[in-house]
Amino acid sequence: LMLENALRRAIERHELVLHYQPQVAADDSRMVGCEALVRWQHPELGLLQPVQFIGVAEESGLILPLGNWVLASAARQLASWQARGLDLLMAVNISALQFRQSDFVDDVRRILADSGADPAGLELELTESALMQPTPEVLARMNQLRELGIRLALDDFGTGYSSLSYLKRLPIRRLKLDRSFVKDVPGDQEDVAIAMATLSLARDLGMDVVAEGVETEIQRQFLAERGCPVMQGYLFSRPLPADELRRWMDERG
Ligand code: G
Ligand code: G
Ligand code: MN
Ligand code: NA
Repeated sequence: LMLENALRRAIERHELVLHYQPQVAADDSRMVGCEALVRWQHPELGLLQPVQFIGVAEESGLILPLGNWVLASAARQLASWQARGLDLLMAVNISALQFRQSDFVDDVRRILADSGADPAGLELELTESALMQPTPEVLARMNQLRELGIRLALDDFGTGYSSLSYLKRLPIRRLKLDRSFVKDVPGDQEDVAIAMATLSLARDLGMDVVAEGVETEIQRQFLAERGCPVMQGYLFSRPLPADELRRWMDERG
């Protein structure tokens, strides 16, 4: 409860910050977008990671105001890139609870309008658990989001319960291959099989793939040779505050 109250105050006092992890094209390593990841700049405890507060946020419902703050901040950053002529995707994590709110689409529409961002640059990362029951309502909501002009991605792909039969019916543009399957390629034959199956499934369904957690040149080369178009991981950059990301982008030209 102490953490919950502190987090409630933190949202009001603007102690949350976004870090951005670059996503790069496999062929020439140019930056194509980034994932926004929330942190809490605690006045006494320092920078807290999501693992330290997202659980409490989910249980208390604070993930709803937190999630709206994240969306608004990410949309503003996206709008500022677009104003500078940068064609980058901004990926934002959406919790299952957030996605299930009946006014979620209205919130997204309003936040986008307030930011002035072109919706084509925004990607919402949904988890398999948010979509576990692909009811007509879930499908309708996804279609409404797509009609706003934004993109949908399936996060942590392979760790949940996606059935392949409904995957083809959902308006999903991208699968994010979970880093647990990237970690041991090319050495682990089972992870290699899962990574390759994901790439081939995505290709057949007309979806993109992002491989998460790419840490080594060997992983990068292996995945690139097998047609993985986009990668994210410490090999390229850890998640960075906005000013450091700006420098990272400038240094790469
Ligand atoms: O940022 P890390 O680097 O530690 O993120 C850990 C996890 O926290 C991510 O995998 C993601 O699931 C979750 N997370 C990070 N930022 C957000 C956010 O803005 N909203 C939600 N719902 N989850 C987030
Ligand atoms: O939303 P999601 O679970 O996909 O968030 C990505 C998480 O993965 C964040 O916690 C981020 O800090 C972490 N991450 C990003 N790149 C790497 C990496 O190369 N290796 C590891 N171990 N973790 C990473
Ligand atoms: Mn994610
Ligand atoms: Na993920």
